[in-house]
Amino acid sequence: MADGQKQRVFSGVQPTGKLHIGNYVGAIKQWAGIQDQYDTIFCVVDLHAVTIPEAIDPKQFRAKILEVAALYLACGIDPAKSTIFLQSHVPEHSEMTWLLNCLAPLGWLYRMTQFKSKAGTNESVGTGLLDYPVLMASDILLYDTNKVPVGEDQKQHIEFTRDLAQRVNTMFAGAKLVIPDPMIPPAGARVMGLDDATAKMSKSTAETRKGHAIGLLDTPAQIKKAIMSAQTDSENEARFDHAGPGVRNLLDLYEVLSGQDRAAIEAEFHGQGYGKLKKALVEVTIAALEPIQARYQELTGAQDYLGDILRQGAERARSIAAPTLARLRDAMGFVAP
Ligand code: AQP
Repeated sequence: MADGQKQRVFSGVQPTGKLHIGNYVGAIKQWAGIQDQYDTIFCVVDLHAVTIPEAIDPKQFRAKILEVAALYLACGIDPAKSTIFLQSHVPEHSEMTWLLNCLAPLGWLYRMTQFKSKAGTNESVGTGLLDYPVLMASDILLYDTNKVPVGEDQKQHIEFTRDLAQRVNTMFAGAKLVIPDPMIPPAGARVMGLDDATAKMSKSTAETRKGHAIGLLDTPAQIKKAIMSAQTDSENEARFDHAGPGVRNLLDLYEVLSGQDRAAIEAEFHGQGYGKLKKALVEVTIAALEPIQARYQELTGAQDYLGDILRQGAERARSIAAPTLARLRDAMGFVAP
């Protein structure tokens, strides 16, 4: 067990674009709420972000990495309670990935739905995209993680991590990899695109489609525009179990951001026309993002502070990751350096 009696939690976000409200309610907001209860480690998974190399602009990439790190802090991740670091600052992630690559069956990787949807029919897709789940398994297993808070979309990758850890433990008993459990938030686990509620809200889609997402750093005017033009239908149905996908998405977001229960929400909005729900959602969204944006602005003037946090985070991360990697190396029969 990590840190005395506390179980350990590990999670991360890729710096692949502007963080959106789905990343917040499905991930970072949950993280901030569990820092006292668990030994929490939060990483900016920059190595994952290069799995689609066509999307990398080196200058922008560097800025995005630091933006995500600053947003962790702005959203309430407290460096006095949590370890915050950049994945590429801890080389153990890459070495662990090589070892696990050699132990992970290729067939398991081809079955991953995220790979299938991101690769599409593109013949020049990079090996890293296929290998993404192994890097993610390495991230999690290096820290003897007990719980991984993720949105619904990442559940298959946690299953993969569990299966791989069990396989490694069976092949090399001394590895003693800890089998992690997913921690899926009760609400906001899968926020859908505002312009198309059949696909999840995603950073990379938001780069090319206006009106797809609400960015955490969007202005009130941008937030209003995105929500007021969100896809709905021609009904008046604002009950959670009966609403169409677009309206259900708005209801789910309202539930998680307002903190109201479903009965109260349905009583307020059912049969009212969707304009009322949208306006109320604009208000709660702006109110939720205001303090985050204010804190973010403060941090943009404190790059040295952010650099120190990331350096200290990487140091602590390495102090946990290195012994786990050494344990696997030893179990596999490598000679200790
Ligand atoms: N739409 C979503 N609803 C709820 N949770 C979500 N997450 C992502 N999208 C939603 C959660 O945010 C965390 C970080 O995700 P990630 O950056 O590792 O990768 P992702 O899931 O692929 O996120 P995106 O935004 O869709 O990015 P791109 O476009 O780069 O693929 C995870 O915990 C995820 O579950």
